[in-house]
Amino acid sequence: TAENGQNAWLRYAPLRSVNSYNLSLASNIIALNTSKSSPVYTASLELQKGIQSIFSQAVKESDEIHQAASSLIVGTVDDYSHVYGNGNDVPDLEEDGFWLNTEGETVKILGQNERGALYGAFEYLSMLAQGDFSHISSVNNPNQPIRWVNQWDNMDGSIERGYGGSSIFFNNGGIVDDLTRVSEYARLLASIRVNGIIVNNVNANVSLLSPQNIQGLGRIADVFRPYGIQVGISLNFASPTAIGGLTTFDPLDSGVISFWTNITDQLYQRIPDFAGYLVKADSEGQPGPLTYNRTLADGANLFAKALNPYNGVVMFRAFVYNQLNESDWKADRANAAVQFFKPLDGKFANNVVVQIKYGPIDFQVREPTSPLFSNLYNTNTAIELEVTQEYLGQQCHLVYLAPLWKTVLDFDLRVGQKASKVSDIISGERFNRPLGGSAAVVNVGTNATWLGSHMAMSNLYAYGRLAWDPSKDSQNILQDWIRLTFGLASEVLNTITKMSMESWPAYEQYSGNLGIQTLTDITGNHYGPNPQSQDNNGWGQWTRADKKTIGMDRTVWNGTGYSGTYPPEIASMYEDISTTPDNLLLWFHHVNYTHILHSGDTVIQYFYNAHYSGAETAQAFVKLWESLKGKIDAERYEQVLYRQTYQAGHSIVWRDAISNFYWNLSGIPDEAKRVGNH
Ligand code: GCW
Repeated sequence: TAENGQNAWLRYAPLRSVNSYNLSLASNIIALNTSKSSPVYTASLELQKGIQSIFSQAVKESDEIHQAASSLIVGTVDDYSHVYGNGNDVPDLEEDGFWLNTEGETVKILGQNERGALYGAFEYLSMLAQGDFSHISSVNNPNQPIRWVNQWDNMDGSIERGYGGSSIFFNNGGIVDDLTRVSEYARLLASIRVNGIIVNNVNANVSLLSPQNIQGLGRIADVFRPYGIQVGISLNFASPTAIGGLTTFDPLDSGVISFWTNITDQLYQRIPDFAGYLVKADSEGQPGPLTYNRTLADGANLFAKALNPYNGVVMFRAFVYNQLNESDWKADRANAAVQFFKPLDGKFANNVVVQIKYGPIDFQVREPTSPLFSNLYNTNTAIELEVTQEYLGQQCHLVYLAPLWKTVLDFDLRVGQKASKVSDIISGERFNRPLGGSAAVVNVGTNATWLGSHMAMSNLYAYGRLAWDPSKDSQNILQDWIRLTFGLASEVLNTITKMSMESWPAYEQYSGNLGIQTLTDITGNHYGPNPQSQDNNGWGQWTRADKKTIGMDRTVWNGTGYSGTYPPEIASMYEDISTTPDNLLLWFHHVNYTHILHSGDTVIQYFYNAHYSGAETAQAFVKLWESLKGKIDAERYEQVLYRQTYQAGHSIVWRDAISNFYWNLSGIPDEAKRVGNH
């Protein structure tokens, strides 16, 4: 039924052979806060619902706080100490952290704050649903304070780069009346420990700030609050002129300052725990401070000041670049973020976080880690990821993204010749920053599967898990998701693991290998092969492919200088073709098609081989999936089969389009005689 899609990994499917585990479940729940908007209360409802569903056993809510034996206690550490007087046996926790103790007869789920308690409840249920009844005492703290999602929803109900139906938040310029889906989304997000959401598109519509829509946002925030999730919005920088009756949106103008102070006050009046703003300024046609010769920091600080009295945060996007001319060999969009932001390091207010896409261009199938992470030491930073598969098959292709994200999160930038993993930079640890974290563009919609495909939900699940703990292994995360989503059978686990773990490498092979980027149509919908669209335009996602050569020369000695924007150890690795990894060769170097890779193949032969093997892998997914017939409910089985069959065919379209394009361009035959006429 549609509920399988809707509940995603929170299905709490019945465990059949539960008696054999000789499990003694708690018979009642003691919730230390029972007010309806409290995440602790949500936790107690979720525990009742989950245990009922997994074990067909009722657990009743109890206020007999002193009959704690055979109970489940859920609440904050403070409330626990207050009620039971023995908070001393609870380990120290950080903000949002929790302690889960299942060692004794009483199960204790205690959060540092209320949302932490809810996270603990979800963790306990996740264990039970996976058949894990071990007795543990486990302390869980987040790696980073900001764990947000972004939705690119428009006020008319459409979603930019959304592939799962229309908006669950907006229609016809206002907020939808029925927010049931929103609370279901909140539940999923809380279970993966997401603590904030930006509900509207970064290309923001000014009408969201009307008094009526602010009331509507208040209703949305009321729905998220019991799940411990704070709501924020994207802003249009030109709002003061568009709706404020002013003649300027100069960030230093006193009228503009009071306009934003006033808007901010109105928001906090309705939403006291409002999260803050996300701002895309001076990018892709969006207005910004540069219009008035003010800096991007002036722009960010304008909002920071208005939010500061309320502890709100400004997420200011680093995705700022200009159109460029390809005839200039040194022009490089990949340099833009460092050029714009490095000179501003230290100029941003303390409640500003610069939100940086994982790579310097735009969510490509492979990019080097954005060098901006290694150029800001006195600025809070966050990484921006995309769960929505914009360039990566738009949910019609299975692409499990955690391994891609890990290439960036685990990347050691060697700032000052010291260990400087991206995950330690965004957490605030490396440069001792008070704030930082992660944001993912998710773009769920009204589709019963949320994202448009059941399999794509592994990416949302993995995002939350990695934002909490980036050191987690992609495959372990995936397997939790599989068990929770599709059940515990080992064939199911093994098959979906294999498909998912092979999916990103396969997509890279047939869509754009060796660091050439996703060779999709870049001017339009970013879907399907279109290698010729990369060049001869101002977008700067160039391949510089001609009859003999291909790739962007980003070296310092002969190219755009991009490699020099990394710290010395990394810069010298990329500067030198012999130490550049094959998978980024064409990102950093302009070479002949006959250039020999470390792997021993020529560039062109690698292209041919990779496109064939990637497409072959995608075709094998169909057979693999078919082996699960009868082991997964028919509805989801058929829906996934449909998508995999499509992907198998479309991977051949990709393979042939790209292979033929470079064969036509270079005239170099495929050694295996698959490409072209023979
Ligand atoms: O990649 C581009 C997308 C735009 C998006 C922009 C951004 C919201 O194609 O649709 O705009 O990135 O991240 O701002």
